[in-house]
Amino acid sequence: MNPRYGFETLAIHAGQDPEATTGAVTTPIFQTSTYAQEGLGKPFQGKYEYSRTENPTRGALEECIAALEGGSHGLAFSSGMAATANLMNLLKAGDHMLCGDDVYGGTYRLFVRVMEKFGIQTEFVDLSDAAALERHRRPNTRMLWIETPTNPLLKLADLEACAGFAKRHNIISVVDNTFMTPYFQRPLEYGIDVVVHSATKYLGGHSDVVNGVLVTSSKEIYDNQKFHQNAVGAVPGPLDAWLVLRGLKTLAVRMQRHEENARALAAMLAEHEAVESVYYPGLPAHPQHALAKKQMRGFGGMISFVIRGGLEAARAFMERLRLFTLAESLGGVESLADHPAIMTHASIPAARRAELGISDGLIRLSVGIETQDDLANDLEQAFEAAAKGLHA
Ligand code: P1T
Repeated sequence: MNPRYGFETLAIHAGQDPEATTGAVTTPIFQTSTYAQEGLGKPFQGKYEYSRTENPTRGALEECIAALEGGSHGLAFSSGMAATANLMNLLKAGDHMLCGDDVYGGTYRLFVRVMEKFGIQTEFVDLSDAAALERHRRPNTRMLWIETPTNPLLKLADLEACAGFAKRHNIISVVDNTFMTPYFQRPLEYGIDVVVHSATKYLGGHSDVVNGVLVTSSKEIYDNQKFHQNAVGAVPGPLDAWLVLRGLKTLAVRMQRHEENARALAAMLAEHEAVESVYYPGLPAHPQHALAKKQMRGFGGMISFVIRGGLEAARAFMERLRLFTLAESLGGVESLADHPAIMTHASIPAARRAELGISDGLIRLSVGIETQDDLANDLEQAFEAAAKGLHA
């Protein structure tokens, strides 16, 4: 596939030539665990032996996501966490990892409660101050883990500064690009070594699949990760890979609409009397708005805000939403509302959440692609109903 094709073309065609034996235009779901061998010790086409190792539907997804991120190699996994865990195989006991202080709760849980048992220590630092990295680096620091913008506080890390730091010290840099997708942000172009996604979110886009992917242009990292993908075995089934592949075809148009809706709702929330503060990188008041404009092509569909009145107000508001569904996850066509402290980030200790600003009044919205006015009206009616309910 010509890498100079535009994003939308690559999303629809990369890795997805018509199928060789029938001409099927849509990549088939190769629902098979194994392949007839051409002779003893001769895998089919020198490649297909067993589906944990290779599957053509998964292979198409891997090629497509690599093209979209502008990398040379992609790999797909059974979930975002499986992709994250696979990357831990680049480390060994005694290694030290630097990680942004605001990350998805499951990522925090993996690093603290699982990896520490294997002798890998993680230190959480505020990546909005890239200069702080030098102070936290140790001789055994081997990986820098970045979410930008972060989940749930939408803080940014300077990709160029982080990649420069990592390169100077021979540290592997990883960006979890779940929130922005390659449509809005392509970290490899800034010198980042690996991009990882929960493809459960925008890449799949329809809240119907759990999946993870990673992309790199380093042959060394790819070989390590490909080996561990097969050795550890957290691969997606062909149907799941196919669902993500189908989702990717419309990623560009969905991201445009997610963003359009989110910009309007963020502006509305910023003016609302029931709202204490809004976190959205597209707002000029966001402390890193300039950096967002520099390294992102758009600001995405995720908004967090603090409602006045703490937990009681948050509960009243969230339980009165009609169109926004009270649910974990994000990135689907439908709008969702999440309470990080009780839901997605509950595995972060309360004291730590308080330090970070994940307060009981914090609400995270995944803005879907429904009619914008309907979404705005839903928020407004929930604010009004909650205020009445609270003061009744
Ligand atoms: O759920 P899974 O596909 O395993 O992906 C984990 C993951 C990794 N990285 C980020 C930035 C994420 O947001 C997630 C999953 N997040 C949610 C389920 C959530 O509601 O935030």
